[in-house]
Amino acid sequence: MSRVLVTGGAGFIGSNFVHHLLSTSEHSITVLDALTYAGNRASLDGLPAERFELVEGDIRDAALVDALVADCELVVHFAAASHNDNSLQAPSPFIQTNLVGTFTLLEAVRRHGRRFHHVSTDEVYGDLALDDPARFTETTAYNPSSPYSASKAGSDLLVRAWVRSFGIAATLSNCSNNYGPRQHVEKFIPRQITNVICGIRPKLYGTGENVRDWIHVDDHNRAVVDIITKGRSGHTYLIGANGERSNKAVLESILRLMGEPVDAYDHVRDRPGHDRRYAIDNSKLVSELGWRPEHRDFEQGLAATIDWYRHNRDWWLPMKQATEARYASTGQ
Ligand code: NAD
Ligand code: TDX
Repeated sequence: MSRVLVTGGAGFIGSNFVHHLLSTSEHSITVLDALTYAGNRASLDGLPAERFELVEGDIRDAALVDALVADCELVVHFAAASHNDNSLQAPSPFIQTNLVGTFTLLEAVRRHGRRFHHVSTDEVYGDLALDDPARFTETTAYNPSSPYSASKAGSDLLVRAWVRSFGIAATLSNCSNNYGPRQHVEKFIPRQITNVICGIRPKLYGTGENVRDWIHVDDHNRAVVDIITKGRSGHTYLIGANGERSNKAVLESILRLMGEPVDAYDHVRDRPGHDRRYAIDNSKLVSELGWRPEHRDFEQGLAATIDWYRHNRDWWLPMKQATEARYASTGQ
């Protein structure tokens, strides 16, 4: 069976993708990951050694990327600098990895004629008003707000240009907010769960009215597999599971599920330029590829995620202190 190159496979979504693909197919996988603060070797524990290898390296390393792309049939590109708050403090890694890194991969894909799938975000479309019935579709105009989302928007446009100008075989997906196991504790849901476990009061930015459209990471990854196997080259597919919730509502659910009073949190400084609402219209993915989410009960998925963090302290505790120190320096 063929070899798949997964960039960013030691991160949150990429590692869940690697576990999923190895357990549901005969493919072999090479992960290329720089193991930045966001990458974790432990997320790839327990995989079959004869079908899996981890290469520690940077997607901007053209020689390394060329050799790895030559050796695979398909590249699934998850690697990115991924956290909005960090992009507001230090944008450089976002430009380097998300733009230069994606460019480096595209050039290797072009040279070797390989199939490419680009994993991106709904944040490239900017935000929606809280009371707007509209949702993002594949034809919504790009309007990113943060250095992170602008760099992802730029990377999407590079992929589209390489399809149009050089004829590479590539698909793109733009997904809404993911939750589930192995997500870094800098992100909203794991931050609050691990705060409660550590006896730190959870932190809500601003009023907490901002809305995110939550999807379980396994549903995202099943959609990526559908797009790789059945999607049309050159096409973009939006991935979302109709999971709109305000941050305040999500935090109250976490507190309730963890047996805490639902108002046991602090309001902290808002994120500059904070996008108000994301919402995905998934009609194309559903009607064209027959995808359906399996995790339809958010509270159940959240309870399972809380359990995962309760039972995997060794995985997240080493990064918790540094993460909270970073937040403390910005008053968040
Ligand atoms: P993550 O931060 O958990 O993981 C990113 C991985 O990329 C890490 O393992 C890191 O070590 C690696 N990496 C970073 N820079 C690298 C470089 N220069 N070379 C090689 N590896 C490098 O991110 P995530 O949440 O798993 O997101 C994965 C992808 O999905 C990203 O492209 C992101 O934009 C996209 N996405 C994320 C979400 C979400 O809710 N988390 C939603 C939609 C789309
Ligand atoms: O402590 C917090 N308190 C809080 O209120 C944190 C960390 C976040 N928030 C808010 C900000 C957002 O409105 O919660 C919401 C979610 O925040 P993040 O987890 O930082 O996610 P977001 O900025 O929405 O982006 C995420 O989804 C889209 C991922 O990090 C991106 O990689 C992805 O592209």
